[in-house]
Amino acid sequence: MLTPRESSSREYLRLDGLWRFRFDPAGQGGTDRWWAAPLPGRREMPVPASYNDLVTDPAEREFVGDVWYQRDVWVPGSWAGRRIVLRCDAATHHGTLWAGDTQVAEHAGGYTPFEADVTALVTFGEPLRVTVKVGNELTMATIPPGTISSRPGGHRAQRYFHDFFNYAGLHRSVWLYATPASYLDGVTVRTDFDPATGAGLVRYQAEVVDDHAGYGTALTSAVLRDRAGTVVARATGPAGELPVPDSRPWQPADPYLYRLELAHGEDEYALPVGIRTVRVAADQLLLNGQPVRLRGFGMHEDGVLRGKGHDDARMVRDFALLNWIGANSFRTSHYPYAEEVLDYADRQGLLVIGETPAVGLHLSLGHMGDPGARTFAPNRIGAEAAAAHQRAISELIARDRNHPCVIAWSIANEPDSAEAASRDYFKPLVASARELDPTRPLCFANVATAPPEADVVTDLFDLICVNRYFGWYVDTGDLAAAERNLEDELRAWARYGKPIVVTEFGADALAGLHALPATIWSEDYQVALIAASLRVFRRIPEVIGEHVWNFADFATAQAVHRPGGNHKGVFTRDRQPKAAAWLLRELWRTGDR
Ligand code: GCB
Repeated sequence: MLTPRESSSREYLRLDGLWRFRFDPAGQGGTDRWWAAPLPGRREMPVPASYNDLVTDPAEREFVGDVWYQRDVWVPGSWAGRRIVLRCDAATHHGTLWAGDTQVAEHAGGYTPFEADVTALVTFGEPLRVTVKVGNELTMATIPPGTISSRPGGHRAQRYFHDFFNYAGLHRSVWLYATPASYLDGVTVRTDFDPATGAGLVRYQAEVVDDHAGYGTALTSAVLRDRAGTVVARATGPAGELPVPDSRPWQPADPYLYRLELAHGEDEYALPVGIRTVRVAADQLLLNGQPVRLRGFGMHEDGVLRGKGHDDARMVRDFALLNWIGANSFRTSHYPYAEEVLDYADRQGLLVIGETPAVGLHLSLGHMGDPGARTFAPNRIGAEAAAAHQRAISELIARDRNHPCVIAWSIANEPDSAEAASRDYFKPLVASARELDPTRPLCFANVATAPPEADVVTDLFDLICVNRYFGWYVDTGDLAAAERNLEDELRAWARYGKPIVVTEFGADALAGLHALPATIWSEDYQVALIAASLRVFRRIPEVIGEHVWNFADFATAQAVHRPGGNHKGVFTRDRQPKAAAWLLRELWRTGDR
């Protein structure tokens, strides 16, 4: 599957805007064939957006079940004779797609795309009715997991084990696009760079679908151009090597992108390519052979009104703030972000740890879990969840493998990696991730309940990523103890001899709340905790990355300790700085590391 892009042979319609919309609390849509006629009622919903914060009825905001989106689209007459594809970038968490009266696709997993060839279902001169049923239920068979219970009064309640609101809907664009009948269906790009000579190499492997007998693979060709448009290398065949003797490597300070133009018969598809290498050597992370230190954040796709709906305006503001504060990296906590974000990170030179939606695989954790509950067991996180997790890993890698910005894959956030059974659960997932992408380091974000003496999976991974809340959930209000205990634990992790990224640390701060001396929930305490943590990181050479939790305040499930959401943002939810943002800017921009 290729990201929709225009070319001389490809066109698309982005079906953003208002769609007809209906909640389906009784599950009537299937029996009454809601796809077969215009959805009744006058309700409409914007795409892309979560629907949750656009309604006024609490039962609708917290609704558990299916909703339906529908609109008509006129397919351009000029598309006659071409292959026409309907694509959904994200239906969170389960999508079923109809073109006219025909169901064309079904997909589990809320943050990766799915599509279907609808050529035969298009009648030129008549509108095509597009219907999407979106389900938001989380169960022990989904990633992320959850449980559903019935409440008095008949409504259903969703419980989940992660700390962000279960936003739902069509969170990214829906597309209709046209390609020639024989077409390029996928491409894998891998690059090499020799820092000693400057020599670069681009390897590509294209997948083609050819419906003309004898319209052979020799018709595939590749051209690599530099930014000025000059051809720097050419090859023919569906797979090949494009050497660039004097290459300009992709790096945060100079995110230089070449352009790889692929052609197969009449089809043309071009994508940006950054020449770079990333690898772990002993306790360092090397980008183009040079040690790199990560400064940045765990983030969320989250904002007022739109919830998790992709928003170019929010993205541009977020990247402006990342630049302002001196960050060079972020983790797509806790799910794959919109492809627009990765495209933009490629161009802006941000380093990205791409994460799957496997968050909450820890059924006894903190306020969200049940004390003592086992996680990795049949009827809990068992074979079905593992299969969903495996699909989530392969869909993430398939979608994002060609982005130079992606420097590592995080296959889970805070699983119960102290439980003995977690090792058998993770081993095959790690093996398959390595097979799908042998070029990038693998990691997962380790939870506080699995310190080095208890964790049973870290040796399977390349980077050690730890989320720690000394001074907040433990040593609350006692920063002297927090600083000592954080240092002790990180020194214990350092014995692995691998690079350590602290992928989460931080404190909630209510914007405008001040306290001297600093006490919890104040901006001053957030400043002091971050400052103490950074002091510790600078004393431990193996710590090569610091990602503050979180970039901005974000919505969570309602809970007494979450006043209007999680306030660990260094920026407010409307993207204005708290005091800690000024501290980080001071430390990160003066390049003290
Ligand atoms: C964590 C989680 C993150 C939470 C954060 C918190 O460890 O990975 O999703 O939001 O802690 O603030 O509790």
